[in-house]
Amino acid sequence: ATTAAHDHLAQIISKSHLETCQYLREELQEMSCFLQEEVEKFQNKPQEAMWQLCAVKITDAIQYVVEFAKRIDGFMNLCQNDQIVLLKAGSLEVILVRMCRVFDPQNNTVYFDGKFAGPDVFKSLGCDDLIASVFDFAKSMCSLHLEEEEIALFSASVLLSADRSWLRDKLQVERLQQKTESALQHVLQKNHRDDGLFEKLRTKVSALRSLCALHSQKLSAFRAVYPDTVRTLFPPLYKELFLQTCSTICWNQC
Ligand code: 4D8
Repeated sequence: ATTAAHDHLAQIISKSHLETCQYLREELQEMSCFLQEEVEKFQNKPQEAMWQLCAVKITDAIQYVVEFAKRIDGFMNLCQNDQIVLLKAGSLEVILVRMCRVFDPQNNTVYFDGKFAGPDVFKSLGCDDLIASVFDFAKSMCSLHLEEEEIALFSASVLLSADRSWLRDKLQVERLQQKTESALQHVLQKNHRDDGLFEKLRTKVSALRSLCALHSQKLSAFRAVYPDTVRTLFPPLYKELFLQTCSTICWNQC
């Protein structure tokens, strides 16, 4: 494709990203960290209450990712099955990519529920290993110093992964992913990032997959102990995405 085609796609995807990522990086610069007494409030929450809070936050963030997907050229032309397959497999991955925008590597904190939170805030979830891995991932994403346009195109290419199971038209997804990736490479060249960054991003893709697999494992284990909390208090969209159920009802509400 031509330079003009790459620029055009990069522009559309960047615009969609900026319009759907909730916060501008600059806006968060003035935000403070949770005080010790606030941290303790989170730590003293019952495990179920903290899980519910996190499930709600993740679901909110996912709704913005769905909006982002809808605005990507070609996504809405995929059949509904393939749109759902891509969102089911990729929305948490995109959230974890977006997390690096609101992560402060200096003091290892992330913007959560109104302030910057360290890993200790999430203690009552009982998932210290998952939290530590997510924070490590955010830190290493930050060390790549990606620009907003690069984050946008990388998010889109993660979402448009053609190797997801249950896709009906792999070829069509592959074409979209290839276009997005070559636009990303074009942007990296333009930004003088020919330092192997594209290859580094590839290794991030496999890290994302293990993080999401770990999250699903934790959720299944939690549900085994607290089935009623999950059934009655967790957002339907969260369950639809991360538990093996089959209904498209809540997708039609997105
Ligand atoms: O823009 O939507 O406000 C994380 C969640 C981010 C998980 C959210 C979270 C984000 C993952 C809450 C719990 C990343 C932003 C806020 C909420 C992504 C952890 C921290 C969004 C970017 C930062 C800021 C726990 C938003 C990983 C997950 C584990 C469970 C056991 C449920």
